[in-house]
Parts: sequence; C-alpha cells; structure tokens
Amino acid sequence: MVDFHILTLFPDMVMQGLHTSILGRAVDRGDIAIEAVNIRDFTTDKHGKVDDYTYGGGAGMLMQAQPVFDACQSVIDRIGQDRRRRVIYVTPQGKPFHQAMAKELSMEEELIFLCGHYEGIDERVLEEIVTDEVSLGDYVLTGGELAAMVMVDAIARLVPGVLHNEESAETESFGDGLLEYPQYSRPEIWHGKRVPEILLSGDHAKVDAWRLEQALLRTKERRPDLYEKYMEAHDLYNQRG
Ligand code: 6GU
Repeated sequence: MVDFHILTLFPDMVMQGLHTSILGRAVDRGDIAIEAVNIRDFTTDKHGKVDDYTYGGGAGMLMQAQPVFDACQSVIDRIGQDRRRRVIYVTPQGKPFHQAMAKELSMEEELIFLCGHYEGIDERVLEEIVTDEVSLGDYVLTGGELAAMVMVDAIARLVPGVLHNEESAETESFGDGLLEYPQYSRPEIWHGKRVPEILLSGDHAKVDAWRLEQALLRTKERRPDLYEKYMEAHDLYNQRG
C-alpha cells in the first residue's frame, strides 16, 4: 500500500489522468491511494497569488516558497511522523527516472510529488522539504504534472495487488534488463505474414529459448547500452561475444 500525494496548481488534471483504468480500480480496491493537493489553497496572499518575479531579473515567474511549504506541511501533518515518506520534486534538473527507481519508490509508504510551474520554485523551500529531485528525461515540459503522472503510474503498478497478473510486471521490458520479445495473436497468417513456427509447436522450453534469443537480439540492435549492461551482469561475454 502506497499513498500518493501530488502537490499541484492543476489538481483536476492529475486526478483525471490517474483515476482511470488499472490505477482507478487499484484505488477503488484500496491497494493505493491518490490525492491531489491544490497549492493555491495554501497561499496567504489575499488575491490567491502563488508566483512572483525572480530576483536578479529575467523572463518568467517563480512559484513562491510560502504556499509550497504550507501545502507540503499540511500533508505531512496528516500523514503522521511514523510513516516512511519521500518528497519528490519533478524537474529536468533531477536524476533521470528509471525502472529500478520506480521499484525502490514502490516500497515506500508515503510519496509526495511536488509539481512546479512557471519557471520553477524558490530554491529555499526545495532545500527544506525535498528529499529527491527526479527528471523524466532531457526535454522540457510546461509543468511537472505530466511528469508526476508518469512516475506515479510506473511506481503504482509495482505495488503488490495493483496488477492482478503478478507475472506480467516481472517478465516485461526492463524487469530483467532486456526489451521484450515480439508477440503474436490470431490469426496465424495476416497480410501474408506467418506467426513464427516455434510459437505454434507447444514446446514451452523451445518457446522460452526463442523468446530470450529474440529479446537479446532486439536489445542489442535497439539499445546497445542496455545490452552491454545485461551481458556484463550475467557474465555472458565469454560465451557469446
Ligand atoms: Cl520531471 N518536469 C518538467 N517540468 N519537465 C520535465 C521533466 C520533469 N522531465 C523532463 N522534462
């Protein structure tokens, strides 16, 4: 069971996106909990303002420390001190997100995601509340919401109970460090293309061997970086080259 709390200026966007399909059902069953907290609700500014100009000049506005701090503190007060928690700021300045990080975070109890907007957030509040800064990759989004939603999805599906077919989280891409092998369903011939013969053989050992071979070939061709890591980790260079 992981509780997700997303601090954002766009709570509807986050809740819409995360209450659908598999995650929606996981929430209904109580395997995970997801809430969006509107940072604007915590501003002490009488006009509801949460941003201001940056010291030193330059284009764009910055989210101010006060509403961000108070929104985060309100969540922490509700959680209680004894729960294991992380406060994750989603930002292109963070460490690149990957599957092993998703796995590690899926074992926490309380995950608070902080979504920035405008040109970012006052550095002083980040220093006080954030435990992890994480990025989706080397490109820029208009805000942290989509990035947080991607991370919540990747983490939530690793929480026990969320995926009913326990196996599917284990054998898929990245679970073992390889890309997935190609898959086929009916009909046996489509647009003149046949399903590989071995998959129709009923010989499970042969099918497994073929799938591993395909996964290795595909990873070597498309992601030489992952292939290298896998071969090193399994000490397979001597056997295969
Ligand atoms: Cl985590 N946030 C934002 N705002 N933009 C991004 C990102 C995160 N990762 C890549 N681009």
